[in-house]
Amino acid sequence: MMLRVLWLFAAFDAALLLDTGMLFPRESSSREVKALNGLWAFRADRSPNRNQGFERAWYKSSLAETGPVIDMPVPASYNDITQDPTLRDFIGWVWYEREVTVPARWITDGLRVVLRVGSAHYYSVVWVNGVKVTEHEGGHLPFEAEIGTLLREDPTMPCRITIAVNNTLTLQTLPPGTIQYMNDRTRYPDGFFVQNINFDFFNYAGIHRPVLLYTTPKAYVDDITVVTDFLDNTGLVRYNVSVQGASSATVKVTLMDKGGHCVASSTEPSGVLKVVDVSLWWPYLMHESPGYLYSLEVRLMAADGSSTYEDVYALPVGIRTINVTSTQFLINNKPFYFHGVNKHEDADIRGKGLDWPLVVKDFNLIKWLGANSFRTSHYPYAEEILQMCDRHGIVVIDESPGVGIKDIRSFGNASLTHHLAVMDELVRRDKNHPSVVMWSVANEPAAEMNPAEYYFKTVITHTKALDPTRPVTYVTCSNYARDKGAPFVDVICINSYFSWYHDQGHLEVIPLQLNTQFEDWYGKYKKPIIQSEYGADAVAGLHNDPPVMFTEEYQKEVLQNYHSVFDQKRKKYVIGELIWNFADFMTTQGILRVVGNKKGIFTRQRQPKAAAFILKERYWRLANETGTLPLWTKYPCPL
Ligand code: GCB
Repeated sequence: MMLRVLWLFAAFDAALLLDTGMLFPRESSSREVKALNGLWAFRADRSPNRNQGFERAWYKSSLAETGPVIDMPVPASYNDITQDPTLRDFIGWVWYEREVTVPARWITDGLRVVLRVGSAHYYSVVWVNGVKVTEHEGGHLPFEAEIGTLLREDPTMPCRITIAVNNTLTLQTLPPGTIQYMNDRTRYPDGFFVQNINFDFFNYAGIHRPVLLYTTPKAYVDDITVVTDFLDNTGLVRYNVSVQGASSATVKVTLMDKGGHCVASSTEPSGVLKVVDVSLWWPYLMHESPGYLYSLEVRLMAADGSSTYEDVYALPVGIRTINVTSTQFLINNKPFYFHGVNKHEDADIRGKGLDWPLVVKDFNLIKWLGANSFRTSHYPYAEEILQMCDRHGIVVIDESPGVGIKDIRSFGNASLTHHLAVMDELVRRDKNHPSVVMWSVANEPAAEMNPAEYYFKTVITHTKALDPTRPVTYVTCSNYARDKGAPFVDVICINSYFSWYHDQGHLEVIPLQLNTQFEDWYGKYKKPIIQSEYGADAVAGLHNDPPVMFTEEYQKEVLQNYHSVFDQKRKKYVIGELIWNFADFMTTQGILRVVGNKKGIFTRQRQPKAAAFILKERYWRLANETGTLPLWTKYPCPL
């Protein structure tokens, strides 16, 4: 009953067919952006059914008028901001509110004012001045609403933005979860319930990414899709511009190089631009100038009666190709070996909130390590992070939030429909990033269950239809003989934890077991393989020689045992290795976790453990063998 109430407001129709674009808001001569980051008023709805906010319409007046509020930073998870354990572990609706002064010049007839939330976990409802403007299901992708029309109704009103966010996970959400009520009154108080999840990271919640207001003219560039190729020295940029708000418009597209010189242009809304003497987009450590980006400037001119509109949007474009053979992953027709990491959006205090110092520090660590890639385990990361990847040449496996699909009821129609919608949103958001080279539709689902076959066939086919230019994978840990999803993927991604979750303490079994794993999978599917996770927990500062579990020595030796096999197989069909994990991260409490998962090669505060130095030595050696180091680096120590 409680669950129904908790979820009542989340069971709205999800927009399945995406008929609008989701371009990242950028300033231009026709567009302004105003960030609403900072302190918002905040209240968790602690009423027994968590529904008082809706019953008493908290969105109708200022939040401070309907009860006590606290300061809450945006972007940030709310969980670790206070000393209150009940807020850390809160399940249900929380309410955010902020009043904004909108420049008077924005409230004119010819402009759209768009409110955009980078992400809020998990279900959100948004009001402006008490009027509902949008709602969104899903914790890791942006959503927006045009609010200019509403603001124009009474330009004297301030703009009060209220956002209610619910972190409840159900069998149909991505990731899935269940609410369990404890009805034994001798053991649990009245109304006691817990959220069960099947994934290994803390279910941080709140407004995790920037909230922005931005303007566009009434007629505007709604979406741009770019697909690139090259022939000898000529780059090819196939593009398509979609326009909203005008029945007829003229479009001019200009491709500019890094120096701002025009290298190609057209006056068609779609077509192919030819770039002579192309500078290709290359991954970090594969070329001396990685991450080369052109800028595609789209200029739209439209007329409507006596009004004319001009809109300008500039999209960064990297020209590169991706191809997969039965043994290789090719970027620009050259074999690419993934030597990288799995990450989490996770840090002290801010939880999953976007934090620039952390983002930049992580990129510096990735480059220090000699890593050329990461997987966005286990959900889409902030767009700002992907933009950094484009610029620095860090290759990305872009993963959906399909993690922990373990219950057979999560393979049903409602889940599948939602999974397809999430893939729509993910591809719509990330399709133009040159750094994104593969889609991962899920992590470690119960792939042995019968419905998994239809489920993954459908999700993978759908994703390929959305984007025929990139390979698709899902990440498996199950026994190859029982796996129902692998036949549909382009690249096999396998997670394994030999001498950790079994054969504890027996480091000597790793080479044999890993060799068997690779031979079995390749033998069966004849597809290239990425070791998408491997590793061991190490509590920083814990030592023992000979190694025992949880010490830095043990973590180091697990890695070295894996590496010996990678070195044999990477000459054949193994195309990558991604350590689990880049940094320690928070999880739910349990007997297998010591204040979180400690498989990081860096601590949660980004200090290296012994394993980081092993990996650094290895990655720079691999880069030296397989790539071209940037001029400023000198093996083995780049900095
Ligand atoms: C896995 C999961 C990852 C966990 C990791 C572990 O296979 O994909 O989410 O954190 O193992 O440390 O157990």
